[in-house]
Amino acid sequence: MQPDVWVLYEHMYRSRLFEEAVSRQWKEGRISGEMHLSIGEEAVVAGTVLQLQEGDAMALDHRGTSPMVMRGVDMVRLLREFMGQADGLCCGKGGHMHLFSRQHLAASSGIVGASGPAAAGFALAARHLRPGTIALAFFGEGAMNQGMLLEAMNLAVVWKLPLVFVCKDSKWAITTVSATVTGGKLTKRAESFGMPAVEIDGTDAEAVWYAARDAMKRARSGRGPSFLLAACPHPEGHFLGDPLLRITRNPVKEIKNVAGPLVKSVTRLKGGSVAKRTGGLGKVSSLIGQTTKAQLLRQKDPLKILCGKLKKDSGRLREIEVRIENEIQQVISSALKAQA
Ligand SMILES: Cc1ncc(C[n+]2csc(CCOP(=O)(O)OP(=O)(O)O)c2C)c(N)n1
Repeated sequence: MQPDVWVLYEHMYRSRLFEEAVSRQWKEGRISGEMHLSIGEEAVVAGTVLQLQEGDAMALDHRGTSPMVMRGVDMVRLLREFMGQADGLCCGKGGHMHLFSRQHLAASSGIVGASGPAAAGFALAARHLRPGTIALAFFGEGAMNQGMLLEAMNLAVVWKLPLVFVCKDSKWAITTVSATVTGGKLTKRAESFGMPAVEIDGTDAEAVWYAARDAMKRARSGRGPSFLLAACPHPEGHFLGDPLLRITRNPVKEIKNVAGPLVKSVTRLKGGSVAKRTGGLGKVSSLIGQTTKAQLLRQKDPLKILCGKLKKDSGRLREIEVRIENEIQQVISSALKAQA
């Protein structure tokens, strides 16, 4: 079996446009609180979720929008949920981090690492209630240091659960560079539990698709879980309005806002030793430097990469894009109309 690149692109484009529209709604104040987008993760999501079958389940992290959209969850109800409205997917009680769809056997959680146990539960239920079906677990590399995820991996192997663990490696967990808090290689860590682990380029939808195909085949045939490690960027930082990103994008304007409090933190009489406080300042400037570097390196856009491969049939490409653009416009106007 081979992936249909046009289908992959269509779903990735829809997800991207929907999240860009969500971003605009957030900036205009119609969505409150934090907003974590899955922009940058589309190839990982498309390569895995689009191979799910009827009765398969997925346990998601705080970036659940793209998997929900690609699994076919109604986008108007999703956006209404983000807006905290009673006609949202979860009656406006969950927000973008706590999404649930019984029909799609899909659940997300803002508790880092929680998708591991949830997916193990889905997979155990699959074995008993829906033989031949599987579960997917999505999480970031930061979650790989959470005990509950590692415990779930252990049991999944021991019980040979039909499960695929998908680790989306952005190299950052909020303001922590993951390499500074993570020992060893994550694929080796997963292998040490006794499951196969594959490292793939998470911006290459086809590469993800092939790796996921093999992992899902293994799970469906009762041979147990697998681990996929897929590097992918978060061009919008940890969440919308990410302060580190704001500084790197607009240093002159933003430094003005933070310089005062930073200088005050070093010069005030009370507090820790001056050495400790200047050390803290050094840490902040180092983080700004690393964010700038990461931004410069994060030029790989999964959507652009796939689009580049499809450009030879520009007519077909444009037809898909125009159709999706109209669809998203409809979604946004329906969601806002319900607001009025
Ligand atoms: C158990 C738990 N600890 C801490 C947090 C706060 N928190 C939210 S997102 C996040 C970083 C997660 O990093 P990663 O798993 O790599 O996912 P990413 O945000 O990079 O996609 C943290 C620490 C949380 N939500 N849950």
